[in-house]
Amino acid sequence: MKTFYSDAHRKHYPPFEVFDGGKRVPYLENPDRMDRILSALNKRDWIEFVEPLDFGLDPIYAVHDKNYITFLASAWTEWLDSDSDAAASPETHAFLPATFALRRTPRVPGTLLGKAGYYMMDLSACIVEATYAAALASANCALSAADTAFRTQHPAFALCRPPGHHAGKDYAAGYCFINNASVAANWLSSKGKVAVLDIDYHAGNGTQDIFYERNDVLTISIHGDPDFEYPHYIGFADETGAGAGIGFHRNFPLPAGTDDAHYLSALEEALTMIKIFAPKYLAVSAGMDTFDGDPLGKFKVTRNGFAEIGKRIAALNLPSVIIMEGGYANEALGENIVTLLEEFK
Ligand code: OKP
Ligand code: ZN
Repeated sequence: MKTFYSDAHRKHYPPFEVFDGGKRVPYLENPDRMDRILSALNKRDWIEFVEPLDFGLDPIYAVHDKNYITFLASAWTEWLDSDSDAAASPETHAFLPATFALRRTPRVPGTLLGKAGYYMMDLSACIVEATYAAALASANCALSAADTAFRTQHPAFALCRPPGHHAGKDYAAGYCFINNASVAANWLSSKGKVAVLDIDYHAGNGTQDIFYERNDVLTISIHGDPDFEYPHYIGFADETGAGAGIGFHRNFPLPAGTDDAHYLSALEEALTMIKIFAPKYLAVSAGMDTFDGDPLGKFKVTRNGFAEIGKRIAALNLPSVIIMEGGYANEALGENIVTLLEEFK
């Protein structure tokens, strides 16, 4: 299986994130995650590593607001220009706002910090020097995998870091800056209908936002109920699309403690929807944080569960792009994603 990976993620390693209660904690979405996955993949002879191609900015502007991407591109250097503490020791700093655009007023602020509060949803998508380059390389991994699925009609794996599914049309959130799965799905949508299945533990709010009014891309997310879980404001069962997109989005909010059996019954419903939609391509937002014991999750999916989840998705028999999202139980992460991928080979 072709696996698209770039080392450009490595230097995107903010010195902290701000967790619940304002606590500064080590950045959980860290390069060690990739190292664990790489070492598991390296043990499999059916994995072929490929450098991503550069698709340029057009496929990114096709799903994201251009001014948001421009903000991402220059935020770090503008921050260093305006903050002498950050300029004196950039490696101990990360760029985050301390204010947020209440109810998202339509006026985009003119200042850097104003823009940050407008274009960032929370305190976990920290920007450092290497963030923009890493986000672009990550999106290019997804696009390259989509291109492979299109040309070969076989599954391809995009080993994306940073992840993407929380990034909306014009905002960063939850470790995500560019919505890799959406960029890939939108690129594929010019070749035929696409279904996006998000199996990350957290609601794919960004993907939902991007395709909410479209009927040529079916988006489905299975996740911890936002009644108790991040991202808190989106991902509820009654959100099913708008305008032409009504009926083309579906959320499966599940309770804490969801085990393999309960997870698989929601997955069956999702797969039935996909079969009825009859897409030409499938994009899977593959987060492994549903795993029992994940530090950010409250589900109890097991390694055998991932095998069964993979088997059932692969049985759709669609040319598929599998896109890495979250998963923070680093010791188990490599074998977990390989267990899923194995079913597609
Ligand atoms: C990213 B992905 C926890 C604070 C929220 C952000 C979580 C982002 C998850 N109470 N931190 O979907 O794996
Ligand atoms: Zn997640």
